[in-house]
This record gives sequence, C-alpha cells and structure tokens, in this order.
Amino acid sequence: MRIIRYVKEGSTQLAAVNDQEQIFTLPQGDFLALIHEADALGTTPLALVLKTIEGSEALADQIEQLQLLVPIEAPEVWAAGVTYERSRDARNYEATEGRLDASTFYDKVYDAVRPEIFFKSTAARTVGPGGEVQLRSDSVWQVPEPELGLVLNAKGNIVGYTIGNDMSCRDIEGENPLYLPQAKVWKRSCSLGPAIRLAETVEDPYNLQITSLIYRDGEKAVEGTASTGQLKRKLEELTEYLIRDNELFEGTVLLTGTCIVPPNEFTLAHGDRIEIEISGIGTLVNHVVSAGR
Ligand code: DO4
Ligand code: MG
Repeated sequence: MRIIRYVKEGSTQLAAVNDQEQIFTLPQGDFLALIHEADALGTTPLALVLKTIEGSEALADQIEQLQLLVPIEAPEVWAAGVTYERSRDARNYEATEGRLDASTFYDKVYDAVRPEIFFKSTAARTVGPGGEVQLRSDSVWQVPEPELGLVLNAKGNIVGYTIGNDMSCRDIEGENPLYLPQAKVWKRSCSLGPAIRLAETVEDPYNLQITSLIYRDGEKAVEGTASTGQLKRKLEELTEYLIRDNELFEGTVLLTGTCIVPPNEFTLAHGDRIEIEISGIGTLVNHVVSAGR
C-alpha cells in the first residue's frame, strides 16, 4: 500500500494506492497525520488505511492523471554516501581523474564502522513528482543519484519508503571533499516521490530493483539498474548514526546512497527528463532546468 498527495480542486488530497493501482482518498491531512492516528488507535497504518477505504469507491482516475505533490514535506532530508561499491568507485574516479594509486578516504569510509551521512535538503529545496530539478551554474559535471529513501518518525524508526534523487556535482566534490555541501545542496537539488510505501508492506527492503533512465530530446541517453541487495550497510545502521545525539524531526527522509552512476563522460543538461523507478514504490519523473530558471 502506497500513500500519495495530489492537488484536488486547488487543495491537497491524501490518498492510498493499492497493489491493483486503485486510488482511494483518505481523510487525513498528510502522511504524518495518518501515522499519528494509527498510533493513537493502537493499530498499524496499513490496518487504518484498509479500514478507512473499506466499502469506498476507487477514483476513476489513474495515478498518471493526477497532479501529484511531494508525498511528504520532509523538514529535513539527510543522505548516506558510499554505501555501494559503485559509488565508492565513482568517487575515486572523480577525485583522482582515474589516476588512483593509493587508498582514498572513500575506500576508508566504505569499510569504516561509521557511515558517511550528510545534510542534503530541506522542504523548500525539495521538489516532487513531475517537478523541475535545477542545475548549478558553476558545475560542468552533474548527475542524478537515484536512491531509496527512508521516511522516519522522530525516534528514527522507518515508517515508509520512497524514492529520492540526490542531485550531485561530481566536479565540485572531486575538486575537494570539503566542498561536499556545495556539490550536494542548492535550490531544487533534491526530489522525492511519487509515493510513500508503508514500511509494513515491504517484505524485504534489500530486494528492491532500482532503474534509472535519462532522456534527452526524447531519446534514451542513459540507463542503469541495480538492486538494494548490493547495499553494503543495514538500513538500521544508517538510521542509528543519524539519530545519535541528534534531534530528529518527524517525517525526516534519509536517502541511502546511490548504486547507479552514469558513464563518466555524461553530464545533465537543460531539458533532460530523469525517471527513477523502484519496484513497489513507483517512478519518480523530473525535468532538468538550467540555473536561474
Ligand atoms: O561522498 C559523497 C557522497 C556520495 C553519495 O551521495 C552517494 O554515495 O550516494
Ligand atoms: Mg547520493
């Protein structure tokens, strides 16, 4: 069962989407209200949704016909890095221009007990399904990073799974790792959606297929696939470090790192269309625009 938000007659509507792709409107104002209500009733979010939609009629619309919104206005988005071998190798390439002759801090963090976790975005910098992600004006090597996102409650428990795009500037990070915040955080550099899959309905989060497609001028320019089975760390390992001595705001999203990196010669351009699909969650589509648009 997935939860979406969409625009209905100028206001926001919450809805549930079942495995048959039927959509049922929900009375709660947002995803967190649904979680709170389930907690207060001593039931699970899935049980509450099933009870709420019992006997009600599905919308006539298909999900593609709705004007979807970001499924949660996450107060903060954090991200883990170098959690897949592919990411470690890509970071090593950009930091050394392929002239790798010694072990780097990327090799070290990949094997270290402490994972890399960094601050990625705020609600105001994050776009939803169909939205425009923006390029930085001072980078010539930019890529999307397709990632599984964990929707967390204030205790750091995973209450849902979504899709995230950790837009990144490979040249800025490669020049100096201390530039990481600039390589990762700017206006519209993060997207989330299209849905949140209730955590209790995900049988095995280490068995999700991720597919990323980038279209340019209507033609497929880049395609990549991977599985969350390739994740080096456990999800709880990441959430434990995020909450340690931290104040976590309800609805925080933690991106879990990328396992798909486009070929080294590729950089995003204005007009590109990015599609990120994760099995059981959906497809997050975003359009790329130049800085200042
Ligand atoms: O080390 C920098 C960030 C890596 C990252 O964002 C990722 O692995 O997804
Ligand atoms: Mg990333």
